[in-house]
Amino acid sequence: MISLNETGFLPEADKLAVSDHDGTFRIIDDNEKKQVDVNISVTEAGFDETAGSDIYRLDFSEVRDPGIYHIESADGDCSSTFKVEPHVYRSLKNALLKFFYFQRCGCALYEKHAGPFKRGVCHSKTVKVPGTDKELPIKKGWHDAGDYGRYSSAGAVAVAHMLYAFELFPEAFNEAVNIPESGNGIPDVLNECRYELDFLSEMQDEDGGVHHKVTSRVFCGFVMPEEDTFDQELFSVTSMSTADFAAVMCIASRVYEPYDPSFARDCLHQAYLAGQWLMENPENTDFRNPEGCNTGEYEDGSDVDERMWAFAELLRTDHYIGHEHDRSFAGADQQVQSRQDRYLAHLMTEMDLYIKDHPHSDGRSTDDGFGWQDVSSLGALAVVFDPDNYAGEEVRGKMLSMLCKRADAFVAMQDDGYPLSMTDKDYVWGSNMVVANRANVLIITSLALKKGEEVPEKCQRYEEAAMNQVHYILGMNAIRTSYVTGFGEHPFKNPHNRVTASDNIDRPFPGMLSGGPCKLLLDEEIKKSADETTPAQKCYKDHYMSYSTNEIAIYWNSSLLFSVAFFDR
Ligand code: G3I
Ligand code: 9MR
Ligand code: ZN
Repeated sequence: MISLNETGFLPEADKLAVSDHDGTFRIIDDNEKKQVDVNISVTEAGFDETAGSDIYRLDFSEVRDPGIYHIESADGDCSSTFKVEPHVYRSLKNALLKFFYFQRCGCALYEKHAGPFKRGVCHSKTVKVPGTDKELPIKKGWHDAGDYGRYSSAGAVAVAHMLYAFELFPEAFNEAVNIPESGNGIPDVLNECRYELDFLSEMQDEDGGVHHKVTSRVFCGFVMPEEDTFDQELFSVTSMSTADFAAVMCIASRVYEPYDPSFARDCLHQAYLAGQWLMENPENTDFRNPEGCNTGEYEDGSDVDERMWAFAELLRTDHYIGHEHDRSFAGADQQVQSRQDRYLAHLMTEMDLYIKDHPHSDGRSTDDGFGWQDVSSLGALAVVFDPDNYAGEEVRGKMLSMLCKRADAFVAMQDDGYPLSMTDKDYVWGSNMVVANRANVLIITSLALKKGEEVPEKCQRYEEAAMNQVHYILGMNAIRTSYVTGFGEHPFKNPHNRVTASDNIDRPFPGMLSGGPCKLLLDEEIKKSADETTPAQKCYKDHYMSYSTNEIAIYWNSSLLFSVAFFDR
């Protein structure tokens, strides 16, 4: 089998495919119907236990002319076709963003924007506050995944991925994606994220604390969202959600400032309140489902990384905007300095704790620091890309060194077998997010070093390694599957998504990223076709009931969007 990125390659980029057998290979131009006169170099890369086969890497970087091609081996094996094109990832990028529109809760999706995937208004009743007789209107936000819950940390992390991508490479977000707000003068990535930010705002109490989630008590059946009649409940406040909220509201206040200054100011005010709450509530209020509740838990044994991120963002943003706006909410001018000193002190405490608890923060664990459970790389990003470096050289140095250690470890993982930064134990629930998160850590580390005096070859290696991660997701894997609906010759088709399973349309909407292979075999469907001896990359089933291998989720899509937008910029 020859597997490769079925969406294609940028003309000037390195081009890799993977074969499970040796041989001689040639490139066929599918338009000209003839062999292309270029050299394919074949490197033996050893046995890869995650794939359960020998690996040969085919380098065909010499193919640079735009066109449609495939690879053939002398013994008759054929790859999928692929394109070489300057904007080969553009429609993929836009579909990954458009996905969030399809996850919108509390509004109708009209044909104009949703085509055949139009649907009615869902979850518009008020939300019950357990233990009281209160009911709150908690509107908007995205359905988390294949279920209809709305979870604050999951949403905050997804928005952060997108806003950071926009902040770091805004040129990647020029196209409109046909959502109701398109054409209002604001980039669609910000229009879409606003829909979630408005929801997150409603999750905050007056004292600054942020509730963990709004869901029904138990998961509803496989019905369309507008047919889900279960009551929605508001669950308790957690330090994790409050910290994630503080961080994302800071980013939002910077990013929306040129478009909507009064919204930006509200975001900063809410971030400030969340920061106050965090300082007054130093304990980790880890979430556990109450008796009888089975919806998503998003439990987290440590909130150190979340607090680190929150204080990094508060410190950076308080300075950034504080000088230009009415700061009456935050106290008089003379209080500003002492507030910022406190943010810095908290940032340093949490950072040192994090580093002490993670002596091997180098990617040999699943700690990429870019996901819902560990946000340490997002904290590092906040510090390292602060143009004013308010955290100071010492903190910046430690944060950059953490990113570099991770990036170096991810590069080293690509030395043999698959050119992929994944080890056997990394195939957890949502492994495709691990793949994409590692790409993103490589990308931000490269960008951070490019700003300094550091050698550019190193950055190039990081970016190539990041690209290989994207190749894997788009088809260069042991089961030759493209993990994004609608893209490539072999896209997965049956996500664990209540909408897709009940909309009576014979295909899924495009742009959904599957969770991907999960060695832990956590649902009945995957257990029917895999066991402990199955190689990790093959612990996957394109079946709508395999939620541990084939669900979709907002922070998986946003993570892939980050790297795809980077390569399309
Ligand atoms: O972090 C540990 C790591 O230290 C350990 O070595 C490794 C090996 O077991 O596991 C890691 O924990 C995993 C954790 O995700 C973090 O990656 C757990 O095994 C794994 O079971 C857990 O899966 C989570 C799943 O919910 C079950 O809790 C997924 O990340 C998370 O994306 C998923 O989220 C669900 C929501 O609850 C409900 N909505 C759908 C959504 C997507 O499936
Ligand atoms: O659909 C649910 C999915 O979103 C979750 O990630 C998953 C794990 O929490 O659970 C799914 O719901 C299943 C439930 O946990 C057990 N009964 C079957 C449900 C799928 O229909
Ligand atoms: Zn809804």
